[in-house]
Amino acid sequence: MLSKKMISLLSEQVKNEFESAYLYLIAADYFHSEGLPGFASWYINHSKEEVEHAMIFYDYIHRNNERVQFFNLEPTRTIYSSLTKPLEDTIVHEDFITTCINQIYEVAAKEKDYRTTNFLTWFITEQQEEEENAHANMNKLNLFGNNPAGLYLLDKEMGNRYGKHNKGE
Ligand code: OFO
Repeated sequence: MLSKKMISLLSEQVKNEFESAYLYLIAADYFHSEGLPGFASWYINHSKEEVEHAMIFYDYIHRNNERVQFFNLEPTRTIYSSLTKPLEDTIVHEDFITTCINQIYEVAAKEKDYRTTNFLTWFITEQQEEEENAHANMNKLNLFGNNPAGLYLLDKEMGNRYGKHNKGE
């Protein structure tokens, strides 16, 4: 059984994950326009992964015989003009998502809702990975992005990563 507060928090996370998907689609669109299909592909796959995250929360609410509350999406409508900005935004956004997951976990623990704390464990691990990937991408772009050959190779690497693992690593 989920408390009213928990249903609301989990539903809000459905919204947050869809906003993540939208933000990463904006990044993919920008990288496509810059002629960097590898970065674009990484962001498209990341966007799809965020929709999967949203649906995991959706399913969890329904498996507990409750209904999802729907909120208005507030997606960022950034117009990018530099290669580093989408990657910086990704770091900031993943930090935000980590904070959201931690806050839901705290409420679940306070309510002794151990089913939900257990459910959230996967997301806590996932956020570690999401943050690591976001920082690794930024570091690599800073190291190699100013050199055309380096950027070309990095774009190729970005294009292959999801292809192999479908996990962005
Ligand atoms: Fe859903 O992990 Fe990123 O936002």
